[in-house]
Amino acid sequence: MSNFQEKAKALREHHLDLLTKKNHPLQWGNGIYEKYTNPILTAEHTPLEWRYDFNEKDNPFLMQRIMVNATLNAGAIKWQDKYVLVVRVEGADRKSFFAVAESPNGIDNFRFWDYPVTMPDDVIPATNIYDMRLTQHEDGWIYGIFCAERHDDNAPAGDLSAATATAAIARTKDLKNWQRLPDLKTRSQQRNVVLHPEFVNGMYALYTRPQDGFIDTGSGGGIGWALIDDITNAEVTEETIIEERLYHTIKEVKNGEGPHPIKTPQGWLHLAHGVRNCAAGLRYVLYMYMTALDDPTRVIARPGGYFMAPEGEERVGDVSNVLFANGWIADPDGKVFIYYASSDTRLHVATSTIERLVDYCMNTPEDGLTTSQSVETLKALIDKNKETMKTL
Ligand code: M1P
Repeated sequence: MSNFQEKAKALREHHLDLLTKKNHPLQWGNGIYEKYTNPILTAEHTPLEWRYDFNEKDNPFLMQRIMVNATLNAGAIKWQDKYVLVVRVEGADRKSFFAVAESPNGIDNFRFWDYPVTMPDDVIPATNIYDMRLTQHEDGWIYGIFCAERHDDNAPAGDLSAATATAAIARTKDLKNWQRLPDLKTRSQQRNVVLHPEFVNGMYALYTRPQDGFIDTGSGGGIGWALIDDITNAEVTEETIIEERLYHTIKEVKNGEGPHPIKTPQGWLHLAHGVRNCAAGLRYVLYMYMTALDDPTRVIARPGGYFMAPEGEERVGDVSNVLFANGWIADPDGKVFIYYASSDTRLHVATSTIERLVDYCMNTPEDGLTTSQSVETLKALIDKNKETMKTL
């Protein structure tokens, strides 16, 4: 065996060790969900064939020819009995693309399919696409709504950072062949747009996130709701904010819907992200809320504060202090797999159950919006526990 072949063999063995590493729940969490020991997907998990040229003559030093920077913000779906993610993979060239990875158990052994997704372009091609929300709609299609980013040609000459965000729409029956539909037409820019899984009043329903600029939501912030009659030519004519930003909360600067909500007997269970500013920059955390079954725009539970925040190594990465989730899977037995990315760098899983998440939403006190209210809420729990102790 040549030196090259030996190096290639060792590389493949090392990669297989990483792909087959078992994941274990971490102990002593908050009881609401379990986080796990290892990230489920990192740049190192991407196939070696994407990164190396294994032809000895062309790549005698066995160097990476195409480097991958990160694996993050994945849409999720249970598909043919597998836990399937449409992952945002970002190359060293900063371009994101979608790639499908699947696992037999949802917590480890994720493998990417051989090729990344070939996503057809809209009439005006995008420079970058990312953050797909998957919805298996009752119309029979699987939809992927994602952000299409283009240079803002109205920006002053020389401003090469100015960009626009638009919600792009595609649909598929097999996660391999994608049909691109026209981008969503709206008055403002949009990111974090999500398709509700059911028709509402016979129409498609979207969670939106109107924003004045590419980064700044400005006056348009909050999670919006819009009904669309034709998804093949989707246009927002009326948009209502159903989940607002609020001063001195975890969603003060901006928020955005995560994956589409899960239907439970008690209401629609929502996962979202909230953003606040601080000296270290923007801090992204995950939070939950619930809406009514008979009116998905009516919020019925608002647990205060964050549901999940970056901890330990999750806090560090390309964009530090960020958790972001746009995919989760609810199994028929009630187990929920939450796929979240940390610091725009790697993907993790946390598990819970519908029962526990509904309990969390219904019984976590709301944010009282002032220190004195938070202290009163805390004292009420302490009093209750003192009473409980007397009965023991
Ligand atoms: O960098 C953190 C996140 O920033 C954006 O989210 P939002 O539109 O809410 O600000 C997105 O670019 C997202 O991909 C990224 O993880």
